[in-house]
Amino acid sequence: MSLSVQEFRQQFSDKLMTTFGKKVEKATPFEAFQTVGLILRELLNRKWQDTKGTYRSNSQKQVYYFSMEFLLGRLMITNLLNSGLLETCKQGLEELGFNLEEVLGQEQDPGLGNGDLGRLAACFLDSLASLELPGHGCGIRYKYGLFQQKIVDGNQVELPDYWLKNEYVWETKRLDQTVEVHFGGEIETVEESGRLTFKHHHYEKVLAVPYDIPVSGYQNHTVNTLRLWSAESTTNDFHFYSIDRKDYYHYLDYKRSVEQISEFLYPDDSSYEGRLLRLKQQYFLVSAGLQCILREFKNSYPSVDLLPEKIAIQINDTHPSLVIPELMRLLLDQEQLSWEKAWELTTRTVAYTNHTTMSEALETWPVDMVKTLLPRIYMIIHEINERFCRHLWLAHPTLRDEIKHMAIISYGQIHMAHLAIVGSYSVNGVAKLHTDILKNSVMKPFYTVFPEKFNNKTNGITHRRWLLMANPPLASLITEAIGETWVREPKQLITLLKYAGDAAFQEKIAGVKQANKTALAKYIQERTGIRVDDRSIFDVHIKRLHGYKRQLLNVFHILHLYEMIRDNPNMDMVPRTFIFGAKAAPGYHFAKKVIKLITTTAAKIAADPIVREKIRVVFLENYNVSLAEQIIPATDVSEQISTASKEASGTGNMKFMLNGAITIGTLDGANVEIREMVGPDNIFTFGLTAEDVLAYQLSRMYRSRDVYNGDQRIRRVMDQLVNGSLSNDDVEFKDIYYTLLSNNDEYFVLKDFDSYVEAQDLLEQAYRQPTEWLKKSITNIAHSGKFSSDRTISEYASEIWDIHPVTISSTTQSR
Ligand code: NBG
Repeated sequence: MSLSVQEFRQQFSDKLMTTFGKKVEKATPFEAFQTVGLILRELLNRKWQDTKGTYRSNSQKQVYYFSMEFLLGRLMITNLLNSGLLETCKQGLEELGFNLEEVLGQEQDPGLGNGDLGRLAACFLDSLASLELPGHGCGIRYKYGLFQQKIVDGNQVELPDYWLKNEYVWETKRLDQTVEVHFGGEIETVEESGRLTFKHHHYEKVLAVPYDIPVSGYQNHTVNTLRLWSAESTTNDFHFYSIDRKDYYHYLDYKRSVEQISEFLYPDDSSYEGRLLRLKQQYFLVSAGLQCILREFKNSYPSVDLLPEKIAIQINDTHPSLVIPELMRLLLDQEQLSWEKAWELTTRTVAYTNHTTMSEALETWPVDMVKTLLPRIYMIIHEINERFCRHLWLAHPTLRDEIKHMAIISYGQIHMAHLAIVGSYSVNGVAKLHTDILKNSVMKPFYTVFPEKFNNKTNGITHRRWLLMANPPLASLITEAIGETWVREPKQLITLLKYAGDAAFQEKIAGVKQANKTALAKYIQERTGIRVDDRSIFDVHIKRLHGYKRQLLNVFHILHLYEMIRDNPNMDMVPRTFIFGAKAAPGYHFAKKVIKLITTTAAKIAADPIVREKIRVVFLENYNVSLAEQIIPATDVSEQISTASKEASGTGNMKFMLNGAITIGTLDGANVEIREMVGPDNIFTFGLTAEDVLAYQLSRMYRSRDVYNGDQRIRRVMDQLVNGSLSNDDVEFKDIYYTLLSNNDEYFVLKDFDSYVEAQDLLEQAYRQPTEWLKKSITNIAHSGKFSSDRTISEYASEIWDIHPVTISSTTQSR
């Protein structure tokens, strides 16, 4: 699609007038944003129609990615770039008196996800569309996204994120596609002409209304769909005007209970509160999504037998694993298939991605809860479990002792990961190490029974958002050096290797990094009032706050440096700015204390005229996708220091590498593969290996107190937590202290401290050699092509989904 600047300006003024009744001179930046959004929507709508038409007519297989989270980030920039209109729009807006940056900044960043898992889903949608693959997202339109974080007196305070307060320009409500979802009630089993049928009575009826968001591909004609479901009440069953008005009040109660379902995203990615509501959300998503898929499917195909040939359903972690019993329900009760046939179709359609091995994050639901909320679904899960356990007993006699650990229902709980493995044809981990841990330890008996199901798909990120959009100067530099094919084929970045040692190129890379750092320093000053030295090392730790991600280890290193500088004010060191961004789950006390420790350390250093010359600590509040886009291009050092074996993959590590930062990290998740790619000289690894950690966990031989007693540096750091030097309130950090000593330091912070400090020393020495450092930086960029989600999605497409690119034929005049 091409549009001249002149045409753009004309469309802009017309649209502004018809939408807001305003002339250009009077428009606010927000109105300008909406107006550009509407122009783009029209262009996208045509392609969207074409895409749907082509998919319908060519009958190719499509994939649906079910996820409770999609962390999209802002979409205007993506849509501009994808439709090739970025420059036109920039110039047009300027001529009309607007600034592109300011207009783009008006967009809400929809926080419909917690962290990596939700962001991964968004990267996948981008890659699907950019690779012309027929694949769609299916999620929930939460009215409130992940909370907004404020730091008050050094503590995290959570505020609601009402991201829909302004109309969301990208969504379209599709009332005609509404479906009903039923909760509660009872099941009556009746025999009808020799077949058992199941009648559902007295259930609560919830309307699921879809809102569709177009997902455009990079400079192609594909526009796939992200369908987000919203829960609404129905008025049909109530007689508001009855004499005693009873129904009216019942209706109000009912309406509240229904609307709650899509009200909030759960702000926790490892354990869940408000469980009943969470379970309702999960069923709401899968039931609405599946009914809609099946309805469309039946309009196109003569028999549901073709389902696995035409549709793949990928479930993002176990959160949507009720897809399995729900698909069974639809095939059994609605389509009247036999159990065997329904099971065959289901297990050939559903594939499952596991994202964690941490036991507290492996979901279970109490039997009673599921029985009451989803009576028919419970019956089906029960039957799946019976059949599976019988199969184990008969076909795997050696595993008979394991059955109680493998059962889907045991000890009054339903184990969703077990259900997901048994009911799907593919089970994948998200990095090599993670998949190996699944196979050899956490899910070992399942691997013995279903070896063919297990496979690895190392995560990836869209290099278009994380380089092309987030860091345009670096992107141009790369294009200048190697041409622009890397944008479509990120593997081509490897050709940058020949410039790794090239002085002129290095100088340009250094210039871009420096300019990004200066910009970030300015941003930090505007946001926090803190002035940081933009010539210092920018050392960044941004991700959710969690014990296993070990922000605490980073703080301990900082407190250690603090002591060293106090001991020797003339200590020769490269000044460093430690930048943190992290949200803690509201109920996660320890994580919130770590935030308080970071902010307290920051304040203490800022108040110390000697120490602050060398180190600075900044905590940037409300970390989200847009903030990440600001920080990552300006980063020198990427902190990826989780306890080995705990971080399934990580994707932040990949974004930093792509932007030329050097990783300091443990041999965990995808760090292992990053190291494999760049070689040990271009990454700083340290600490226990996953094997060590697992061995310690089995042998219980780790004693954190011994480490504490044996290392004077650790004692000094730890003592600061409780001796009043950080806080007048001497209980403030006691919990951290005791977690490490009395509770034996579950995440091996003390154990890894020594090797972390050593790795940090080596890193600093390397930084002192600019030529060598820049070479490392360029080497990292060059190898980052492997971590593009285009590669990941191509693997899913060919190895799990069996879907193929479709060229969209244009039926409109948009080309
Ligand atoms: C997270 C892992 C990350 C991984 C993302 C995406 C959950 C349950 N898991 O390491 O902790 O990068 O999933 O795969 O959110």
